Amino acid sequence: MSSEQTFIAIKPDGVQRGLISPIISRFEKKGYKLVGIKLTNASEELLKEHYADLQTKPFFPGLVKYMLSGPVLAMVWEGKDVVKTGRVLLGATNPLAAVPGTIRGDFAIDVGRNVCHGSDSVESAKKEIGLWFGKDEIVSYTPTIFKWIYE
Ligand code: D4T
Repeated sequence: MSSEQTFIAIKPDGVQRGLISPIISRFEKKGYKLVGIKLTNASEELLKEHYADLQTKPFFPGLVKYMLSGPVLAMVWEGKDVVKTGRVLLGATNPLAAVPGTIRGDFAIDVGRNVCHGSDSVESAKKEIGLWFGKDEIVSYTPTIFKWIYE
């Protein structure tokens, strides 16, 4: 069993479009463990920090505006190789390039409305989890089904 964690967020379009349950369902069905979840209106300050690496990009102001346009479902998922595999479940950043069967491949069209976010490395996952969650908001437990998921 691995304690690797990733930050997954359902963006305002995903929340508004009623995609919370299908997105959560894919992570649950895969076998990953939900250890943190909250519906939150992110502050501009938090979003600018979250997307700090992209601040020089031309789409940055629009990205922040979009992320401020409604609540975000922030989550922490845990399990073996969850950072990399979480990105596979989400699909390519540009939904038109995302293969069917992935979340963005099935549910989105425009890159600026790509319904979800997933950390791109273990290091950025740690940073993002620390930004979006307090330590007391992450729970620790062992699902009883784990012996049927991990060998
Ligand atoms: P997120 O962070 O949403 O999981 O996206 P990625 O990690 O897959 O991709 P990213 O950091 O390059 O982009 C972050 C965010 O910016 C939006 N975006 C991106 C955009 O609006 N226009 C663009 O041209 C690009 C490249 C979408 C995701």
